[in-house]
Amino acid sequence: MKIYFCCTDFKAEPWLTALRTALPQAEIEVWAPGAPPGDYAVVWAPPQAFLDEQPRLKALFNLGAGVDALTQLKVAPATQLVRLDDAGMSVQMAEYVVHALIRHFREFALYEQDVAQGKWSFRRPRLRQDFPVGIMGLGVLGQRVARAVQAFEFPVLGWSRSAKDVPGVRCHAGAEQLSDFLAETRVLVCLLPLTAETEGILNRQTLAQLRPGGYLINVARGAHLVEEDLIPLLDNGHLAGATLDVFRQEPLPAGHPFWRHPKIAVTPHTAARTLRDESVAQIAAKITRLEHGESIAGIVDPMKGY
Ligand code: NDP
Ligand code: OXD
Repeated sequence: MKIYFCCTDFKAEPWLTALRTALPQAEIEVWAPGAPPGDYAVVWAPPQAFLDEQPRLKALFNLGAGVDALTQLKVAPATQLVRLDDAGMSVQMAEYVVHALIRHFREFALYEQDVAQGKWSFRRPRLRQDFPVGIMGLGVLGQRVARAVQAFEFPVLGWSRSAKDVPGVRCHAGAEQLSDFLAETRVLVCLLPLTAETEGILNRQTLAQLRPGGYLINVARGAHLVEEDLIPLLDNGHLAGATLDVFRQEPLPAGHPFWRHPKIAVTPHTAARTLRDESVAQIAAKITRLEHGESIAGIVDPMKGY
């Protein structure tokens, strides 16, 4: 069995070592143009030339949960796209979102400013029932985040494509229930995949439907947000702030207004990192199952795009 590694932004050597240890029977190499046909590939944002040269791959294992970089490419119909299914990301995502939520709710940024000026001052406690948290995307990551937010006793709402029944979450589904979901939400968390349907979903019209003093946490993809719509809503006070981990252009360009806006907290696409050991274990187990003709989780539906 031949497996190619074709990942921009990843250092190949440690991945090759881990993959070879997990799949000792396989021949595992970094792909180079002109290489012979392979059976599987481990990829992150591969070039189209790789896919054009490798039309007989049985599956492409994406080194991330979001497959938007792959769905933009032309992939042979017989090749299945497989995304990472948690692999240690959901607990990181829960940490990130809970941190952003509590930092905002408890006004810790303002306390830090006071303390920096030597001020010992208190703010009035706020009520968590006034801060319902709405999670867009109730998949692997969204449901883990919902559990973490529930542990701090915030009201939790969710929105997904298909109807869901998640304990303790007021679930909404489909375009027809989006407005009700937004109108009840104060802290909006985006955990949607980036598809033709979800691109630009965080815009002037949708964000304006949040409860006054709304707060945005975008941890999905930069292209979910219409970036130029955010700042007017922050400046006119409808939104109290935003924590953004993802951007239309990454790295966020120097001079972009998000860097310096006082109500925006920026992180460099780090909310949930791909973990090597967990990812390799998951990919190796899935390849073994596929080789035995068994089903696996995390196969991307080409019609839905995620
Ligand atoms: P899943 O595929 O498990 O979940 C996606 C969820 O979004 C599902 O609940 C799905 O609904 C819902 N959804 C998709 N399309 C629509 C739509 N048009 N309308 C309403 N709901 C929709 O994905 P994950 O939870 O694993 O990951 C989510 C995203 O998080 C990734 O695609 C990636 O972009 C991002 N991510 C970001 C990271 C970071 O570090 N910032 C790290 C990892 C991931 P349904 O359940 O009905 O199918
Ligand atoms: C992912 C990511 O999709 O890192 O896994 O953003």
